Amino acid sequence: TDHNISTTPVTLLGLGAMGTAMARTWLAAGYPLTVWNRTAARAEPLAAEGAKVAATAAEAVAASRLVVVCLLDDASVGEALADADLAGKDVVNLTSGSPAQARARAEWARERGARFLDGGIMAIPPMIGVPDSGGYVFYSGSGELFQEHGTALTVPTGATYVGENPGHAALLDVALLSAMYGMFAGVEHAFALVRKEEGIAPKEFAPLLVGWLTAMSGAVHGIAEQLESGDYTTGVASNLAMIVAGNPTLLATAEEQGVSTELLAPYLTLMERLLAEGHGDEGTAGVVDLLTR
Ligand code: FVH
Repeated sequence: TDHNISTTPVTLLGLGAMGTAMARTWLAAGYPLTVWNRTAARAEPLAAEGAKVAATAAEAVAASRLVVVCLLDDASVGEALADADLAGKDVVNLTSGSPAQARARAEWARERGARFLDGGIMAIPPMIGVPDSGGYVFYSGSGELFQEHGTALTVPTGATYVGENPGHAALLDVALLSAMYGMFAGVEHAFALVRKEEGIAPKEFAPLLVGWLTAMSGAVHGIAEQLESGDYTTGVASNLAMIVAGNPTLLATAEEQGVSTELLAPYLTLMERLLAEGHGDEGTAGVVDLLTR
């Protein structure tokens, strides 16, 4: 870990919404911070707050051993760092990308003489620098880099190191985001069902939805246990035969309420396929097999 936080210089490339929020936390904690942004005007407020502004990305990289990159996408990382000398640098890439992009970027950094850590940010800008926000970053790649710069890296938000494979942070990030989108899809379908109904206002409905989703979240552990044991009947309280028998009610209710089933129908179809393949006494974990076949 850093021996003296006030003397660990940090370079940050990218002053979008996320980069700017992170930059402010390092400045507030007393870290010497060098910043660079393609559109120079975005660096002006930070200069007034104490950041050193580099004219080019290469100049910013030269200023610190620890180089944090938070740009739009993987292509912008390659573009921004094309002329930078990365030899001896510790590059931490917080730019969203796929696992394969993270692994390729790790190799790219290694060939240029840098240690590399990829990060998947599980936070939105208002959560940065707020200790109880629940935000954190998954890190994977060089464990030595993480150990050495752990103190600096946990200034903006919490950190969870998930191993040497540089693709794992991105994979976990995308897996959690995908689960979130599935949840939002269900939530939005539910709001659509009640939307036109007299006497069920969205704000009255919201706490019911939150309570139900919270109660059902325990199912995640049950599915994990079934996937590990291979026995998809373990602890099943509601089997697939019963669940699928309810599908026509879900579809009829959507039709009665004038709601499109385009979010819900694909999941119901997968459960019906599973039932047709003879898994009526199991829960829904077999959907994972259908998706990965
Ligand atoms: N904001 C969020 O809620 C999410 C939360 C989870 C993590 N994401 C990822 O974080 C990366 C940065 O996101 P951001 O919110 O800072 O994004 P923007 O505000 O759109 O800023 C983008 C910055 O990237 C620069 N940039 C774009 N293309 C290039 C390029 N070819 N060369 C150099 N820089 C480039 C852009 O510069 P400029 O437009 O100001 O000149 C901004 O600094 C991102 O991967 C999210 O997925 C955020």
